[in-house]
Amino acid sequence: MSQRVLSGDSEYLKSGYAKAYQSTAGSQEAVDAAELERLHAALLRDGYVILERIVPEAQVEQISAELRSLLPAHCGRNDFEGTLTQRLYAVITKTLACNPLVEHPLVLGLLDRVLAPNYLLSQLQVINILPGEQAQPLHHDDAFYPVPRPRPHFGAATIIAMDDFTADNGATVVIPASHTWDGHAPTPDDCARSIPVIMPKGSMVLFLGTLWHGGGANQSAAPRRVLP
Ligand SMILES: O=C(O)CCC(=O)C(=O)O
Repeated sequence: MSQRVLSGDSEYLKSGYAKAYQSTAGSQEAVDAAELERLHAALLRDGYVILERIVPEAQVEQISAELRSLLPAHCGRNDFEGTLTQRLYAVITKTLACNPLVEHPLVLGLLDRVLAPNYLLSQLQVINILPGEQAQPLHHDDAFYPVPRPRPHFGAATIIAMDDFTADNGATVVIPASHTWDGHAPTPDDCARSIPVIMPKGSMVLFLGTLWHGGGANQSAAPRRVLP
């Protein structure tokens, strides 16, 4: 008996059978195609791209006010979560305030180009790095898939600065182009090439799941909040 084989452009892969949560891709306001192409090329080249001030200041303030009351008083349980870092998980179940950020047209436009159709949001959290926190260990987000590198990314992440990211307040640190690496962990020379993502609040860094990165050390006197 001949066995039927699922083809790459099957309905299953294109639309998803469950249809419980329809993709919203394509229903957002149009974004400039040339701008999207420029950002996409930078993302593939560097493994990350910065979208400056994509959230208007008034919206940042409104979301910040909403999130402030939800942040837990306690800090993380280990040095990955950060023992001087507050994390609020499953934000999507606790407030609707951040939904417009998740479905931002530029973000979906880029994700549509780097992920398979019907990609899912796996998490939305707030990370508040308090003064005195040390740098988070560098990592790449899709490391839990035990598939040898170099390989394509299995996901992508966004980090939205709810406070200005400066050189010393815990701005996310990235190693440019490390998404193309084989399976080696960053050497001291690699670490020396890491850079903080300096950007004003309301900006976003979007990166591939294979890019080495981490939260920076907060040597300032003020907390650093993000929405990843
Ligand atoms: O807070 C940051 O800047 C990065 C956090 C991060 O990469 C993580 O917790 O996985």
